[in-house]
Amino acid sequence: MIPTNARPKFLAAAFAFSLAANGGLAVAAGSHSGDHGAKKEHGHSEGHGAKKKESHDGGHGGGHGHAMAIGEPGVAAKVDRTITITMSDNYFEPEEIKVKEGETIRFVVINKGEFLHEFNIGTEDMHAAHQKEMAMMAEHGMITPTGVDHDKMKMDHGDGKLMMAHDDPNSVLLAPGKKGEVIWRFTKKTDLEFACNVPGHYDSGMMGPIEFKHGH
Ligand SMILES: [Cu+2]
Repeated sequence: MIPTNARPKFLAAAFAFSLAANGGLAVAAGSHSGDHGAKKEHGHSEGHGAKKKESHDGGHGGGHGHAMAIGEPGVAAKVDRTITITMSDNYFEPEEIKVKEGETIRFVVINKGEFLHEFNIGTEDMHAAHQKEMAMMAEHGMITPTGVDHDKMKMDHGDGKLMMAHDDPNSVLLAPGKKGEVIWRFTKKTDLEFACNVPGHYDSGMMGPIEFKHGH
């Protein structure tokens, strides 16, 4: 016999995983609620988790619902400043970023390392969720330590939305030697981090705070 309280936990966890597989940042971040659901030891936990996540996603399908809480995609014509971010194995330079409320920043991101790296703006929870997605992408061979397998990315490992996760305006994923940019408007003071969610990199310190400063 399966212990009565073990089964819903397992189902909820499995469900959260499959949703993370199918969705972008919004759904993945929503898996936080799934975790709470999993801790509730009654038979409906997986059902509640599922409903929460569906309404959370709101049909955006991309992560834009969450993006609003952390700021919004910036408009090139309204860039206030450019900050150059260098990515190495496995750290960012600079180690922290300071912004002001309302500022639009153009981040020019250069991967000077020998491994694949990501520059991603989000909350700690969003990064944790995205790390799970990227771990799964690594399992499927869509990403390797040194790059992106574009053929595998196109294969049906979900419904194609995994690719979308890396078209999100708050992040850029760069192979060694590549350069990219993110234009982001920081609408209000929030606890934000910039991070690389390639498996193992965040935990080895490839992240830093985004601090909001006052003044002019
Ligand atoms: Cu990295």
